[in-house]
Amino acid sequence: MKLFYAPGACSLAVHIALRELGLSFETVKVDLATHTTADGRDYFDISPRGYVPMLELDDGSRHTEAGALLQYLADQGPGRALIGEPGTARRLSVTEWVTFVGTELHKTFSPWLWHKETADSTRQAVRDKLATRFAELDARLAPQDYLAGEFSIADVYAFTIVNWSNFLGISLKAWPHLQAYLARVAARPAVKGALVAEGLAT
Ligand SMILES: N[C@@H](CCC(=O)N[C@@H](CS)C(=O)NCC(=O)O)C(=O)O
Repeated sequence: MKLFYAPGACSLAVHIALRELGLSFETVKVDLATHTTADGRDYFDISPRGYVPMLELDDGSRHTEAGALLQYLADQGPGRALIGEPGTARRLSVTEWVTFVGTELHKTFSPWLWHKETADSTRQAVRDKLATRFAELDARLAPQDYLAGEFSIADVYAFTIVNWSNFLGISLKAWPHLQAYLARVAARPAVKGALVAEGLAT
């Protein structure tokens, strides 16, 4: 498999999942400012939307959407430990939180807080919305270590997106359980490995 990624972008979640699952893969770095790959190709020729993550399977087919890619990969892990068997409460809980991260967190942060041209009033509205979602996560994580009970792909995705707060100067002090959760996930060897490989940690 080949993962097209940009350092620290939402593609980090897929990168972490590949490592958590011990799957064999290679990476292609994409510069999202110029939409060119590290080997000089126009990324729009590879991915018409110009988005990462994109996963190229061994049969040459190319696939997008972080939430779908995470579920595809987790289905290949032993005992489907990171997602649960189809039709179980565990599976519902994991996919529920993956969808929550994708629709309520990922697409609230992005593109608004990453684009310099976003108006201050919009920026504030986005931060206010995120604050309510962070409060919900904080309450969820007060009695338990992970979003869906045991560690899952929902945590990989949530870590990747909530961690953007640190790059964007959004303080998480008001949500200590969420802060502790980020540190807990960051301490996992697969997460550390992905951060180092993407040049985000040493
Ligand atoms: N719906 C896509 C969105 C992916 C996405 O927003 N990717 C961002 C990085 S986190 C991107 O590649 N942006 C490049 C651009 O806007 O040109 C998904 O969930 O995977």
